[in-house]
Amino acid sequence: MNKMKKYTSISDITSLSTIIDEAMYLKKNTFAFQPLGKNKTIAMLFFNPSLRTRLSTQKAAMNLGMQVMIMNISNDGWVLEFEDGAVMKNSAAEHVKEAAQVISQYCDVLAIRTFAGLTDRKDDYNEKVMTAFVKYATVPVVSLESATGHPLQALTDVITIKEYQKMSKPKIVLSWAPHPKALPQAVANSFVDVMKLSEVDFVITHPKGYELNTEITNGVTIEYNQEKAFENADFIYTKNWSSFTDYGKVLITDNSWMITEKKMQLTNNAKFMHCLPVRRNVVVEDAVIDSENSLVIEQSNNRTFAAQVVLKKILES
Ligand code: AN0
Ligand code: CP
Repeated sequence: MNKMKKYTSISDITSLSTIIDEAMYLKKNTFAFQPLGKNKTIAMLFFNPSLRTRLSTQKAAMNLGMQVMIMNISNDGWVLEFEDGAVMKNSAAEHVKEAAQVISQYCDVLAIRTFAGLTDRKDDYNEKVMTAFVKYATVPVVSLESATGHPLQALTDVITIKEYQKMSKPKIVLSWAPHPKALPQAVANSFVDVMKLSEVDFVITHPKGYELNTEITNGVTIEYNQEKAFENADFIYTKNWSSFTDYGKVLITDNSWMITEKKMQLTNNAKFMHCLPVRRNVVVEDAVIDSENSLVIEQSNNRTFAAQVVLKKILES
């Protein structure tokens, strides 16, 4: 059996096709593994807000018979220090070194949400917070979105594509769309990771200046003309991200890259996907998100089974 010792990246999956099939099985047989989680506890720490990740992961754990502890750590916990050797005279009251070991004694799986700061690219791409928890925790760590990745979302997305794809090699377009606030690259990065492992015709489209980390997009087709990219697409996966090169900056705010009904007409009757939360009529027109081709609600349903298959693999390891 494929072991899973942590889940902080798509690269922690040994066989993507097997895990997708297993998630589909869990969707039909939701309570089949209840005994697996008996007397096991997951602790979920949130440094940032969440709706879907929090509730779907809690539900996944409950479906497996686990106990769940949730803490909004940035509001309710002590401010944490992450620097080795720090002289802790400032706001941080506790070092991650103790915190991670302490929490590990209370749980069997430790799940963490920690967004990119979007000011220091090195800190973010070194995954300062997640790496420290992985280093000091003595139980398996699961990412609920970290600075540079959202692997539970990306697993959800390939499960959803598998469910809805009509042909063996669909054309999938990851399209940047506008947003008033600076957002992380995490969702896009993990989506690229998972597309690279899939039998798909994959294209990324974004304005100049929004190139993702080339270590991640290496080998992937980039098309700067959004309308051209949309031609013959079977799935339009939309996400905003802030600039990687001009790190954390919002370079464009006009609506020229918004996903509209008119642009969707260029596609092969494509399905519309977005991880949510989404700003209506900024990222996507009402007419698209409310159309029959919109998969956003189905995607959020699949969050449960993506989390459940990951927790199952970890409990079995
Ligand atoms: C976050 C992001 O873009 O990473 C979370 C998405 C799941 N989005 C917002 O903060 C709006
Ligand atoms: N898609 C997603 O992760 O949503 P939340 O931020 O609400 O958890």
